[in-house]
Amino acid sequence: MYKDKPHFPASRRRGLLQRKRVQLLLGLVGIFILWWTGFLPFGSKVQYYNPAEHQHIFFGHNDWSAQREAVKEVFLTTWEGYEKYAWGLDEYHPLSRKGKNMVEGGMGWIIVDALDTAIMMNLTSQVATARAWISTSLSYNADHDVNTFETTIRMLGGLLSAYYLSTSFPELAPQRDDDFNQPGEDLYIEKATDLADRLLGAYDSPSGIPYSSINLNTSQGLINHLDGGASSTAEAATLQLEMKYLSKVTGEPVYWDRAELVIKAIDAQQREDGLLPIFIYPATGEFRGENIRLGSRGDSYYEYLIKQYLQTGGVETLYRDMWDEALEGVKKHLITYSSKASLTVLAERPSGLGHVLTPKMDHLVCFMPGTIALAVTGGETVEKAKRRLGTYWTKKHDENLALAEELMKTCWGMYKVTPTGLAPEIAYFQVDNPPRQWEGHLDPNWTPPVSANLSDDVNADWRDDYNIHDMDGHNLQRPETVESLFYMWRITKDPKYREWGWEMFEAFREHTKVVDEVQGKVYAYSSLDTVMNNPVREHKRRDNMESFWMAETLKYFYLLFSGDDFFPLDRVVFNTEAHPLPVFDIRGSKVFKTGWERSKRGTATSKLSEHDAAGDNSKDDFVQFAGRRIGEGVRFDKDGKPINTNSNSDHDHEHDDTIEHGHIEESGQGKPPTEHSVLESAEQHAERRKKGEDSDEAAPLQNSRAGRPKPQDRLAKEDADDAAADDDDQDITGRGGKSH
Ligand code: DMJ
Repeated sequence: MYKDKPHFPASRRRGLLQRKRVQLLLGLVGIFILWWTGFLPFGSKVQYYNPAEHQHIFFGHNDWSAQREAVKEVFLTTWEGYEKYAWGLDEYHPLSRKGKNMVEGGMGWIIVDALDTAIMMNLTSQVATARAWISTSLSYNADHDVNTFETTIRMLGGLLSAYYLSTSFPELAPQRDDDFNQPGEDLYIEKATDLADRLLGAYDSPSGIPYSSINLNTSQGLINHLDGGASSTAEAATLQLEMKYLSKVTGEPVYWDRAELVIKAIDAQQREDGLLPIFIYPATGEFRGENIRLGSRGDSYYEYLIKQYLQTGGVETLYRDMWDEALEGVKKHLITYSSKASLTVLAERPSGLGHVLTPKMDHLVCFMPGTIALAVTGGETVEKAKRRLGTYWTKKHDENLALAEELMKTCWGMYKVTPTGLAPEIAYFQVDNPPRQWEGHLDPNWTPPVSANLSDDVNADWRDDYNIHDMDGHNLQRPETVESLFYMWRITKDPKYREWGWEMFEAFREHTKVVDEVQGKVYAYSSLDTVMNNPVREHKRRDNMESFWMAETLKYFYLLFSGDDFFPLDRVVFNTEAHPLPVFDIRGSKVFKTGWERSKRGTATSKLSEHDAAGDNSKDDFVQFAGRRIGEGVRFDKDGKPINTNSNSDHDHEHDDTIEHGHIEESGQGKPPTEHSVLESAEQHAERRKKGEDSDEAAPLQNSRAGRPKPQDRLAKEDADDAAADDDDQDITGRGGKSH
């Protein structure tokens, strides 16, 4: 008898045993299924995004109108939910179906930010409701601090683009201004001018670098109560497109002048290879620390260099030079390659150039592929730009385009690598030791590594190159990757960018949706705590929807699936919050021209080499004036002298990633649900009051509005000044409407 297989005679007992075994087996299978689908607390960690679910027969078709409509539907659902539960309020908490104001009376945060998307989608009645709210309920009198940058890019940018669209594209969501009780055609520009007048106070610093906050009621700029009083570099240097366009429209150069001086002050620092540390002191215009990155606090400075050049019709070449210099700096110092798949990574140098490289990319960095491509062709298709440039199309154009394509793939991989198909806030990368770097500046024959396609295989090597930390797995429905896909599609015409975009859109629509349990209907879309669980369970959602979901993310999806003649990229520039502004020509203008020249190169030693020579990179972090440490509680008079030295060393650190400073959230740990702390918290406010920082004596600035005409007077004056402004009225979009 074959003994390895014990044989037992049949019996009733055995039948019972067999039934129990089957039950046990079924139970185990059930538990396994629950574990696999993540329904158990110790659920499977091996979850993969399933590409098979995202194959579509229309890939390969040219008609993307159904996808465009699908985006519009999601926008409408979002809008209607917000209208029902939180209309007029600055924050929207979709899970609790509530909203909240950031200042008394509100700032129109969501309405103003989303308005131009509604116009572009031709949502006439929604636009009418928003317009009525802006006309009757929006004012900027609240006696509270707001973030200078956020208020500029979202509110001023939103009002300006609403003005541009409503005057230049009257067929989009047409409004009847001449009806009795209607707000009138100047509504948006009046509000914009009122807001910008108040924002001007932020620029009243000794260096011209704006303070990070502003009290809109008093127009007093307020020094950052964190980060040693420094402003974020990106925040200080991402205000120009809006202020320059407002100058163009109103004929008042003051906005233009103040905003462009920021870039002059930055250029005067002569930083090595055009790469800037992420903090800058309004008191002196000097940088704080050496942390260099194109993610949070660094990003949009670079974006606005090239966009300023494009906005004024390619006349202001110094911005193009600064962009070119910075891009070469990026290649030389920040580009590295992942170990297995040679993915191109735009890394960070937290201790400065020449120091350790951190292979980390914030999702925010993903604006770069699109912006690089935009800089290569000026918004035209590659084909058209090549035709136009002829022999002036160089190897450098190809090199930069290839860099954009590779970075685009890395950003797409951030989505594709997770179980939900949505990107985390931050990804780290496996790189060699020492990391491979760009060598094009050393060897003209060197060619950068090219990565293979990101295969759908769940065991593919490229997946091992991504490393997502637990605390970085959240998703705020950010726009940067779809923004870049939009530019890449328009510029290269490679349909894969639309296909990736559709997969990404489906992932957003599926995983960020909020469903009314009773009606079984989707009524909102929210941020997520983690993209690493599929399905996303309720407690993994965040009770918040950022305003850029409607202002940017959905707008870029809509544009990605629209035709090329819908907001052509050589006719408009999108501000960093996706608000389109027209390109205008300043050639021949006496009023609008670059009011500064670049400082002579090579005369200043870079901070880095000074530090290196001294062999110490840490101590100088807080030095603005020789021998003086600047910390929390320090304020300055108009000559840059500190007038309150209540230092609180708690905040004397270079940077705390767990604190929400402004527009950026860097780590999921201990974060409030909203991203845009345009405001200091009640506790911070009370704390500052206790320290006497809110008293008049401590205020660093005078009301900068004094002595300037009110917006209404300005508009009246505009008529009178028409002749003077005439030579500046060449809106090269040529779409008619009110001349500006
Ligand atoms: C937006 O407010 C802007 O795009 C800004 O430049 C960066 N952060 C958010 C979106 O992520």
